[in-house]
Amino acid sequence: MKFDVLTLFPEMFKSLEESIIGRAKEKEIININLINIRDFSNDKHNKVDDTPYGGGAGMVMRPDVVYNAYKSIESKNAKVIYLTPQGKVLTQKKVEELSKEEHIILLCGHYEGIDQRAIDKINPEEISIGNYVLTGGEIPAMVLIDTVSRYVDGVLNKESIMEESFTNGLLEYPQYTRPEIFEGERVPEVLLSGNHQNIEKWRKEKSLELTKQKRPELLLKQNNEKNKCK
Ligand code: 4GN
Repeated sequence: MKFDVLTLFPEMFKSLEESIIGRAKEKEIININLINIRDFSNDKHNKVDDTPYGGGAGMVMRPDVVYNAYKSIESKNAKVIYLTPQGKVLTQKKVEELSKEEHIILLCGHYEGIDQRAIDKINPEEISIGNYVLTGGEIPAMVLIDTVSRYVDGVLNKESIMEESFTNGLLEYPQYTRPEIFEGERVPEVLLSGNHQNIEKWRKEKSLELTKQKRPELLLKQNNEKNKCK
């Protein structure tokens, strides 16, 4: 899976060098190519933004610079995504679908945003990671890369994907490890029993109980498809 990221702040993506995603990059299971939008400024001062027409606070990213950066990418058969609070909210189902793409281009805005003409010309799919505003699209792009990469073959073992929260529509059951007694609290007896049928049954019950308690809306199918990524 290849990700091309268009950003003014490529250094922010250093956190993807760590842990599971870092290992997937080393193994070349995923490839994250950072494109600095600033490199596509024609201006001698490398200017990438300017004040908004009509007035108002902040700066707007210039359409020519953003579009030149976009055009530098070979984008045949690529899924192009703009991270914005205006997009459909990302769901696990959408993540699973995106993981089947071979090439994803992520456009990150900063400041007050990107000149609308560049967005119209590129015509990306708009995705939001949740109903709140951030200073830029870089953190949402990293969220998307992380969550999509988990579904790419070889990044995780298959079981972790099958068993986890949301994949079956429920929250994950609680996990325990050593020591057997912590601050006087024992690990649930069934997990020490070695009886895998009973363990599976206990975990399913816990999943359902936790979902009812903490996220009851996940059990209402009506709510599940509304206002979300298809
Ligand atoms: C995406 C981008 C939040 C999200 C963003 C989100 C940068 N904030 N909820 N901020 O996924 C102006 C330019 C705002 C892009 C955008």
